Amino acid sequence: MTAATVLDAVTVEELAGRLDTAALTRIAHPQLSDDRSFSVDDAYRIQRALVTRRLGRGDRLTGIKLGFTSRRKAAQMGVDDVIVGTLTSGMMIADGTRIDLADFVHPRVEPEVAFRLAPGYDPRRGTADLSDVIDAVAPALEIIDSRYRNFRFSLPDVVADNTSASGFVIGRWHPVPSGLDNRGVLLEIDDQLVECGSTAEVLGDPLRAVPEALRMAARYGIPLEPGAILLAGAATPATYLTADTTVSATVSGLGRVRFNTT
Ligand code: OOG
Repeated sequence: MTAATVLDAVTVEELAGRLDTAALTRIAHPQLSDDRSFSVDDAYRIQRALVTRRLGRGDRLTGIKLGFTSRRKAAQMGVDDVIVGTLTSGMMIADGTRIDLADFVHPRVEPEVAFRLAPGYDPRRGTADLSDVIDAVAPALEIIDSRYRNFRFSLPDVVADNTSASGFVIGRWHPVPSGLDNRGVLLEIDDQLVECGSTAEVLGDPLRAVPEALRMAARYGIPLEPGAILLAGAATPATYLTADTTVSATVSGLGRVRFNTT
């Protein structure tokens, strides 16, 4: 429930610092809500302070991600609200490259679709015509890595922790086709099927994630420019990563995206 008191700015900074340290040291932190209750709005203030620290180390804003757009995913994590997180350049992993699991606390991966904001994107124009808003779609993999022990958190906790955002891989961009609402999605590890689903898992149609993401970004003051990436949310439950594997996501008609783990 929403806390009665609003966190003061010093506390917001202090809590962001704790999550930042957990990410940098790869040592999981107890849930912030163990010590105090705080509102979702305060959680977004902590998220912003956390992202500001990353930007101060040279990262650039590259886009946003939605979380809990899948009912199965929300049930897996025991929450039921859509959330928004911030993507920065340091989280980008080139398609087909290798990640070192030692850079994470306890990473999981999920298959997604990504959209790209069109060159003429203007937030004042609204989202009635999505062809003004996005110019491309791609298969994607998101690495989520909660900074909380045992990957357990309340809704304000996960929002404060930048919605577990820690890495993302974008496949080849395509013009946005019709019929995106029921494309098969495979998550494979070493060519073995781990999860499969449909893009319908994402709000019934991943295109619905676009206005939703823009609304959330405007509400919580996350700036977006043409070319920014929107990750629509997981199309299947997440799976833990292990070393020395090849992880891939395939979205029907959009192709495959992959990375290797060490
Ligand atoms: C929170 C992030 C959820 C999604 O696509 O639903 C998310 C988490 O599960 O750690 O990214």
